[in-house]
Amino acid sequence: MIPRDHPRYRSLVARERLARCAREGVVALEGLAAHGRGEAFDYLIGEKTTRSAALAERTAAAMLLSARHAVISVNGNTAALAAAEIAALQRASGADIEVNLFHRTEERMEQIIRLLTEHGARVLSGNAERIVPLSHDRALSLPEGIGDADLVLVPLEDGDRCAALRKMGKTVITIDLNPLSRTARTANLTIVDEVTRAIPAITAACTTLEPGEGERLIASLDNTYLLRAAIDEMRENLSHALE
Ligand code: PTJ
Repeated sequence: MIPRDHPRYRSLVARERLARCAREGVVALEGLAAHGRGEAFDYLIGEKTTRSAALAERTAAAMLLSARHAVISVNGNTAALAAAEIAALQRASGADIEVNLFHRTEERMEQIIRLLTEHGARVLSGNAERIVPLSHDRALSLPEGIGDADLVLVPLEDGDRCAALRKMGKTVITIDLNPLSRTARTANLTIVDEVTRAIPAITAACTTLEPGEGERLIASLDNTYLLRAAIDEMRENLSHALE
């Protein structure tokens, strides 16, 4: 039992949940290492949503709402950390949800679909085909889901798949605490924020965008600026770290 007054309560609860989900098979063991990398970058941004991340989150909401067919691609870590938040984003944005795994087994696919469904999400399922140009199983997608999407939101993604989705002409939004990752640099829009903060912020923005704001945000999207701003925030935090 983690005491509520522990200064690192949130982080310890997230770790405990990931460890439990790893024991159950929802999270791949490799996902624990990926989370540790994310935590390190979260320290550097001060474990809060930065100004540039908030801008990216509003822009993501505008893009999701104006897409012809938006799909949220969910992996094990995202499902373990943010199943209810994903379901709420689906309600606010009207996006479809599809599970796509790096470490794919039919059993994990079913477990993750079940977890998301239990939290109120409607998850696409059916016969996946090798749609995305990758030799790996992440190519497996639903023709009526990611296959048809013009926009895909891929939290905690791997760079190869992000590049392959872009090669197919899709717009890719990612959530990645590491602004230097290949995914962060390949996506059309990168949100450098922790997934459990980022997704509720996108959901909130879906209902609070002012008339005309979405068009303005999309027209002024500059991902290199957003990545530089995230790195600047980290540098700034580091320079005050020991004060
Ligand atoms: O469930 P599976 O089989 O699909 O596997 C999922 C993982 C995460 C193991 C797989 O996609 C993977 O290996 O991802 P990468 O290439 O390690 O990329 C994950 C990225 O997400 C890294 O850049 C991390 O810094 C970042 N990250 C990790 N945890 C979080 C995060 N970003 C935001 N919020 C987090 N909680």
